[in-house]
Amino acid sequence: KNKLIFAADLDNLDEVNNILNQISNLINTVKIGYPLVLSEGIECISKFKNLGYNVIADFKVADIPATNKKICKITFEKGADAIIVHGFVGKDSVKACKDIAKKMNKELFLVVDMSHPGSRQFLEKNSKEIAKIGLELGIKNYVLPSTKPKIGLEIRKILGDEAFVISPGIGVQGGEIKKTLKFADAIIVGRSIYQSKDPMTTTKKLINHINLAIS
Ligand code: BMP
Repeated sequence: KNKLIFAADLDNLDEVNNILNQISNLINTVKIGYPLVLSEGIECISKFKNLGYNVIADFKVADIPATNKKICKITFEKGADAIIVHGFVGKDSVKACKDIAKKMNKELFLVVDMSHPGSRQFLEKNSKEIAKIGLELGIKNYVLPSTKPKIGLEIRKILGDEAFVISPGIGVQGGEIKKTLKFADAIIVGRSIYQSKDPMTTTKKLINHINLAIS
């Protein structure tokens, strides 16, 4: 159940709730980000928490340490279980997030590389360094792109078996479940589910694929 994370990137809470109603017994973790929060407000987090979901706040935090700390603290106070942060800003910025997450008993996911073609320009070239920052800081959770299965495997080797890796890019962006689950513990899917004519059937199919891939 928790190998599939739903990315609720709609800008309308009613539409998200409509999808969630159809897939509520199939998923237990929702990733929300700027599209939903900037349209409907940060209270979305507590609304999903009240419905019983784990909430990952995908705010891709990438600022100076002092500001990062504030962003993480407020996000956790609003009820998020986890926050996604960028590593390219450097170790001190990541450490600020890690420290507050630890203090508040919350989770942090570090973005090591991304799934879009433009990530090759800067991020991909530094992904191993970013993974090392994560290891040095004792970070357990990471985001790796399903569109780059070869790099995914390489970075997973650096991170080790203890790491928990989530991976977006399945479906619309071209990533494949089977290849992704060779380096990732869970996949993130947005559009393939919420743009589907039948979100429930689509989600069931995704879960079948996941189960086949790990069996
Ligand atoms: P979709 O399944 O619609 O492609 O959505 C993927 C989700 O994962 C989006 O919320 C996107 O912002 C996020 N994401 C990504 O696609 N690639 C990354 O490298 C990192 C992400 O967080």
